[in-house]
Amino acid sequence: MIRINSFTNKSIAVFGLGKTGISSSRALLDGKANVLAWDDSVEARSRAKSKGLRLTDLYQVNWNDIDTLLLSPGIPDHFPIPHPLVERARNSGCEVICDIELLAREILDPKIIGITGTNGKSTTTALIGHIFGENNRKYQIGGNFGIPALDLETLDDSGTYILELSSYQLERVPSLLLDLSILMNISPDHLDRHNGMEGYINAKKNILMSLKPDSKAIIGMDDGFCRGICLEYMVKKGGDNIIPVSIKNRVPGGIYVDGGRLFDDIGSNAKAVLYLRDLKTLRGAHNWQNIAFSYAAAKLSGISEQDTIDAISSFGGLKHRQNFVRKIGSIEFINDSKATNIDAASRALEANTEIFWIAGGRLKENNIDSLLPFLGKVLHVYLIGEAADALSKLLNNLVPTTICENMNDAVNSAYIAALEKKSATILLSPACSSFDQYRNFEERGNTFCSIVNKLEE
Ligand code: UMA
Repeated sequence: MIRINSFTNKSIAVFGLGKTGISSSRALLDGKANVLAWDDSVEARSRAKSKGLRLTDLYQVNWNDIDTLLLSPGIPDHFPIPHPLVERARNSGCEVICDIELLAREILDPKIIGITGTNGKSTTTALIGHIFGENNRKYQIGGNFGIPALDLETLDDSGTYILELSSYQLERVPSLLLDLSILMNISPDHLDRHNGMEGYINAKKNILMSLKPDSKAIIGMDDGFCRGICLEYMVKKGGDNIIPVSIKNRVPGGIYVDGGRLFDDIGSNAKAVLYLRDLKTLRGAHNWQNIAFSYAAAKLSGISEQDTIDAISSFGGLKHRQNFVRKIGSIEFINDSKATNIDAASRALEANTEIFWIAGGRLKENNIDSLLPFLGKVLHVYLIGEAADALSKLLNNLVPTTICENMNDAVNSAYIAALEKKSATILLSPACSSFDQYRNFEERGNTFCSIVNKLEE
């Protein structure tokens, strides 16, 4: 845990007592802050109490006595509608921050790498961490990744915090100064929370606004949103500290993929450094993008080409992200429960063949354009959850669909159908959030795996 000293003997409201709130409260209490902790949910409050936190009803406090509100990332402060408590706090002139901001104010010497993007940021965060670890660097990985930033260990000045940053967090980090900013890709996500695409893009832009002067930004060139941000940044600050990354085109001075090979064109002449099709745990073009960003980050951190390649080759992959679960005969089962939006699911379809696809949950958007190029590989779709009807209508006439009662029904139906084929992939890649039926994508993925592991051969 990182002790927060900037609030010693001062009051700070902590609203939301999930992972972020609990971790922040502890770090603040360790630094002798007066923590006023609250959550709307009775269950969350009693969980917090059982962990030793003292609660203060934030609906009863005088906000004029409080200067800072540490707000959990999942609680809206502007859109779709601001939470009433946040409105009260703002009206009294209270600053609204998140745990990453506390870390930024506390940590001066160790380096901080910030990684954002709509898809792939967790794998890239983990892969960069793995490369650092394999090369005996002191590092910690966390943030939106699932390990709250203040739960990380304190590092000395030779260490590096590798932080996955969400659009929610990036809106509440006014003092964050990054030694390396990574903006991977942008496609529509969390639009209700950011009041549309422009708001979402603006939140993501903060990864560049938070860059230390003279530090580098690694930016993806494969979508128009990121290219637009890059151009805007170059107009303001010049292009010297930008490293472009692409898996679609050659990008001079950057890292790119061409013909299944990773090319390094930073500094000297472009050369192929890695044959990507050989990597078993990082399959598919989306993973090539993760590798390209991780390679660039390692290079800018002074890790040699060969040491980086060796570390990439020994990376085991992340659970719930196109993870191989089991093979029965010639049927492979893949758990990609982390694919919570259409774009993420399209990447899984791209990477697989002969697919019996399980999708559904809570739909975030209606535009299925990114799926269209890959639907020819889908033999049948099994739809679950709140979005089943809507997805069935969207996919109508494009691919055969069946609406299933639940995950168990979907897996079993897909399995029976797949048995008729010489080879098949049963892929859970929901394209939706999990919150209609599960606590989170991990629970959904674990449910899928446990059903698959019980199937009889
Ligand atoms: N709450 C209220 N009132 C409300 C709404 C929520 O009191 O009106 C309370 C809930 O009762 C709950 C707490 O707020 O107790 C939940 O806060 P939270 O949703 O911010 O969840 P945390 O457990 O703190 O997890 C957050 C991130 N969650 C979100 O951004 C939604 C986690 O990212 C992150 O791993 C964690 O902090 C540690 O940094 C998850 C996520 O889904 C993986 N992120 C989104 C994404 O990746 O797309 C952005």
